[in-house]
Amino acid sequence: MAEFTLYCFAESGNAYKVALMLELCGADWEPRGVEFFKGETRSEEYRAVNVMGEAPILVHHRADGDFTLSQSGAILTYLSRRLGRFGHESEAEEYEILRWVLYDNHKLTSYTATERFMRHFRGKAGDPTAEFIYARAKDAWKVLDTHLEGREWVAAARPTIADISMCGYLFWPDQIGADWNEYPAIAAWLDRIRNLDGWAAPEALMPSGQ
Ligand SMILES: N[C@@H](CCC(=O)N[C@@H](CS)C(=O)NCC(=O)O)C(=O)O
Repeated sequence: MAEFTLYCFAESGNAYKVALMLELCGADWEPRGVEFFKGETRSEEYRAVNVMGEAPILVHHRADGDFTLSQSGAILTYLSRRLGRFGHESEAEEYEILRWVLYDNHKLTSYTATERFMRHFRGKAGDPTAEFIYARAKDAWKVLDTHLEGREWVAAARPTIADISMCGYLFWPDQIGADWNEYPAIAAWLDRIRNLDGWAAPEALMPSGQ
C-alpha cells in the first residue's frame, strides 16, 4: 500500500491541488477514484469518511494508524509540514500563505469552480446566475493578476502551497471561460508552475469521476 491515499477525481481542481502537491513532493501516493458524477459523495458510505461530502480526502497511512483529513487547504498545510516542502520560512510567510489559501477557498476557487460547473458540465453559460458567478470569478482573477504583477509567486520568493492551491482550476481556461492573454501575470505564473519538476496535468494524475 502507498503511504498516502487520495480520494479524488480528474475533473476536481480541489483534488488536483493535493495530487499536484504529492507529485511535486515525489510522495508515495495512490488515487482512490471518486465516482462524483454518479453521486458517490452524497452516499452514506462516503459521508461516513467525510461528513462534508466532498473530495479531496487524504488518508495518511502512518505507523500510529491512519490519519484522515479533508479540505484541500488543511491537507496542503499538513503535507507541507510532514514533507517539509512548499511551506513557510517565517511567521510573516506563514500568515501570507494562509491569507491566500483562505482567499482561494472563499473567492477564487469557489466562484471559478461553480462557474465551470454551470458552463462546462451543465451548459448554462449566459443564464443570470451563471453570469453573476462568472463576474465574481473574473474579479478574483483580476485580484490574482494584479497581485502577481512584478512577483513570481503568490506568497513568498519561492513556490508555496498558496500557489498550489490557487492554480487548482486555472489550467482549464476553456472550461472556465478565461482568456489568460487578458491576465498576463497569471499566464506567466501558470507557465512557471508548469515548469516545476514533477508538474503534471490533472488528467494525468487522477481517474475521471464520470
Ligand atoms: N473547500 C473544499 C472544497 C471541496 C469541494 O467542493 N469539492 C467538490 C469536488 S471539486 C465536491 O466534492 N463537491 C461535492 C458537493 O459539493 O456536493 C476543499 O478545498 O477541499
